[in-house]
Amino acid sequence: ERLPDLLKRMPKAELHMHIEGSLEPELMFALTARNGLSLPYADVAALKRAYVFGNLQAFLDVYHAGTLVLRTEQDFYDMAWAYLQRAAADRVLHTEIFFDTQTHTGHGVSADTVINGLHRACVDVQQQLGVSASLILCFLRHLSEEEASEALEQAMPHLDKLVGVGLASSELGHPPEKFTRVFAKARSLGLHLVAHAGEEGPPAYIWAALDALKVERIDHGVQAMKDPALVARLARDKVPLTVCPLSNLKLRVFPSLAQHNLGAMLQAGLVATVNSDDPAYFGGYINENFAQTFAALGLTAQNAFQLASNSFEASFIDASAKRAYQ
Ligand code: ES4
Ligand code: ZN
Repeated sequence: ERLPDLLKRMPKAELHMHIEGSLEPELMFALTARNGLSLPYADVAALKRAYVFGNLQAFLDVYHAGTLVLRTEQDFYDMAWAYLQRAAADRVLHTEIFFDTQTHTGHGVSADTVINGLHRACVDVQQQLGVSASLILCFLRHLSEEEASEALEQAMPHLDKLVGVGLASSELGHPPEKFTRVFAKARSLGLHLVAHAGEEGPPAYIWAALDALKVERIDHGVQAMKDPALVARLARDKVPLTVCPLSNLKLRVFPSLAQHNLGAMLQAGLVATVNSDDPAYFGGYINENFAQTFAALGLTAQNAFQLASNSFEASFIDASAKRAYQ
């Protein structure tokens, strides 16, 4: 079998995808009209021309503008449903979806509206397509820990709809330690813990995510390769890293995919996975990330099996279901 076909048809889990980053321009325009709003772009083509980013912050500004069209529970359902259909087509059997409430409560949409809409799509996709989907609430690190705690409070009535908490948004200048208490609180509630670290930020932020926040996975983590002691720690403890190659390319973390360090991470024995991050903005869903990265780095079928196996191993599905996937 050809490697590109193997990559497409192999069962996989996706562990790093922000649902607001799956909002395609076409749906963004449809929701704009449905909600009687307007967008500062004439059409889909004009919007897509704005999708050129110099760094993470430049992306986050455009991404935030896109979230303004999300107003009703049905909007969140429709956005999640569209992503889940795409994921199923890419042979994603299980997905752990990042979302945040602070973006939306910041412009007058309640946490209940967000969570109920996303959760209903997760329930429906399990019933209709057999895909399992769970939700991870991300705190926005450019805001205060107190605001993160408020977001966790507002999510308390929905704890049964969440599998964990994460940490997203502007990394530089916002080290993980800032959120030590709210992560401890989430842990005491039985939630799993993850954090973005080492996307643009230094290895010290990855150490802090592990030691201060006590996270179980690192999102991105590509900067870890600059610190041999950290690589040894991540390998020893089998800490999964949710790598997003096309995101790293589009946000200029690496100048080209050929210079991405995913191959080196696998070589170093790290539990790396491949994910799409913000597929509507970064040029592709998970299979596109696999296809382009494998072509650029000359990765092998053995690497493909390792990455697929890692994705289930690193997931928060329970141990018995995990064995069934392996
Ligand atoms: C994000 Cl690529 C990235 N990094 C941090 N936070 C984010 N939120 C959405 N995409
Ligand atoms: Zn991300």
